[in-house]
Amino acid sequence: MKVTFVTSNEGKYREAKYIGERYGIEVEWLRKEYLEPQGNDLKEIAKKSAEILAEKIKKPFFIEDSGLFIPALRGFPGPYSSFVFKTIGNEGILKLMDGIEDRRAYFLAVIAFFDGKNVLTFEGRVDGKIATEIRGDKGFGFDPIFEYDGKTFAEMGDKKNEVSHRRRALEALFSYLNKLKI
Ligand code: ITT
Repeated sequence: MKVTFVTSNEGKYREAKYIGERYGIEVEWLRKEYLEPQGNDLKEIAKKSAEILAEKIKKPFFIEDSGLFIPALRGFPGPYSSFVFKTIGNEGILKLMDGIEDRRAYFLAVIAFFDGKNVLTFEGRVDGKIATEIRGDKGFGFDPIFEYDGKTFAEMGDKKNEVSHRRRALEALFSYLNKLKI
């Protein structure tokens, strides 16, 4: 089975393709930047974005909205992760966390899948913490500062794809798609 992933982020696409192979699903990349409605809720943003895109893309596809949430910063950058990464980046987050003891953080991913008629959502979360320095050169985005089990995602390589928020959300989508096939 083939399914189209609409995203402008190559890192996201590469991971989805890799994970899809484990589920016998071919992920096709539609490289496209789309306007995301503003909001505080990833699920709402993902759902609305997919509904808007569905007016143009007539075939089934999915998008994924993800973000890094830091409780000590009251959930920042959360739904603004993309903008925050492009502006202050990993160095900026480390500066904001300077002197803060509670370094807990989590990534959330919400997938919105348009099946040709309706939009369905699937979610994944992974808990970790903000490292004290940038470590590792694999992955993308906040990977070099997100620590899971003693290693940053950027130090884990493909192992990240076994535990990540994206893996969990995609697992839910791909299991759903595989069940439909029967
Ligand atoms: P699309 O909307 O086109 O898919 P984007 O990069 O703008 O691409 P988001 O709006 O979902 O994606 O923003 C999520 C940001 O959070 C993204 O830019 C990354 O910097 C970060 N992020 C999400 N998942 C991540 C991961 O697995 N590892 C590191 N950073 C991640």
